[in-house]
Amino acid sequence: MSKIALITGITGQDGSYMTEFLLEKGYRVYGLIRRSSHEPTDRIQHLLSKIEILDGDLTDQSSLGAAVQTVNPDEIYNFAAQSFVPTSWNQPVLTADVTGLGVVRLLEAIHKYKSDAKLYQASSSEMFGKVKETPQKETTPFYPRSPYGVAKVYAHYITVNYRESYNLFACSGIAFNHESPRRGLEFVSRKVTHTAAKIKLGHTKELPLGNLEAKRDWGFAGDYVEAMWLMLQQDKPEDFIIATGQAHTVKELVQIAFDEVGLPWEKYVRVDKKLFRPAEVDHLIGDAAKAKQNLGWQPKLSFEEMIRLMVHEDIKSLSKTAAAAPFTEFRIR
Ligand code: NAP
Ligand code: F7E
Repeated sequence: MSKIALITGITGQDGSYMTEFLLEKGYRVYGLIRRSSHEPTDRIQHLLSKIEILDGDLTDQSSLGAAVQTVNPDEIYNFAAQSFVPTSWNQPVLTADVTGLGVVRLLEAIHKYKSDAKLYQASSSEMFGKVKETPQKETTPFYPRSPYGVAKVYAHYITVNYRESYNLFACSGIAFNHESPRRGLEFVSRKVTHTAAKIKLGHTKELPLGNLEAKRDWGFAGDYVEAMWLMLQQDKPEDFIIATGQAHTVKELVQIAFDEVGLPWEKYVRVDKKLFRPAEVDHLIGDAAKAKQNLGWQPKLSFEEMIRLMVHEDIKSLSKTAAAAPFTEFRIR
């Protein structure tokens, strides 16, 4: 019999890769989508005929209860969140509600209606913030630097607490930044690859950026969903770091993207102080030794290969539209 998975945040980057991964493995996949005035399914358009969609929202307890009851899932992947760090300073209460409290609502629904379902909670390296140890491991203390990071720490500990209180099979993957051609345009990797592609095609002349010295451990989303799935196939629920173990600056990211389009980056990049954050996370690098040893997991695509692939895909999709819509950096913080 096919296993059944419920994915929240199925319209997002990770939701789309996880859906493909689980369909490949023969799962029946259900996705929770919140109500929108427009069609939010561009990332899963090619999968819609193979999955079932439910209406629900992480801020609404009754819709989560109904989803868990209706689907009766073996596994639940909770990707839904307000996930953009700068927005969390503009909308701190919404971020706490969705990214933080949304998780306890989901745990309550699982505890009540399907207590043997396995839960993957999307924890984040942003919880380490102003880091206490380098590289960061499962045991490194948290020091979040944004309302988003604080909400994820709550989500992380409430997941641990429900596991310990009610014996739920609930795990957190503490995932470091992961990107892909499906990454939202506001995140720095995609902003850079998409704008470099637009400059190459003559659609724009400039790339405004914030802190070029920030360092991140960037991996490929398509590789990371495998580690998330493996966590739920273990005998006991545990938390794992998911990372590559290599960090790069935003400047290095820019250099690779502009090298791919054959243009000098210094001519196009403009540092804009408005894009700096009220509190920055300077340097994140993860130690995924536990995932490598216990899950047998390894990231496959390198940082450089991924950035070049993203530029390539952006050029391909932009070339299809005669005049690309201008991308405006409207999210100041
Ligand atoms: P994403 O592309 O921003 O996707 C977020 C998803 O959450 C979207 O499907 C969005 O729906 C949904 N959502 C937002 N608010 C919701 C609500 N109130 N109720 C129900 N659904 C809601 O994020 P991602 O990059 O795939 O990341 C997946 C998860 O991993 C997130 O929890 C993120 O915080 C976490 N994470 C990401 C990274 C990373 O580097 N990507 C690293 C660590 C942790 P709409 O399409 O309607 O907006
Ligand atoms: O920023 C710097 C910025 O927005 C990365 C989310 O998926 O990963 C992501 O959070 C770095 C920061 O990702 C711009 O200051 C410079 O230091 O791509 P980002 P993030 O904030 O690290 C974690 C793990 C998550 O959990 C989150 O959900 O790049 N940076 N200039 C810029 N960043 C943006 N967005 N735009 C710029 O113009």
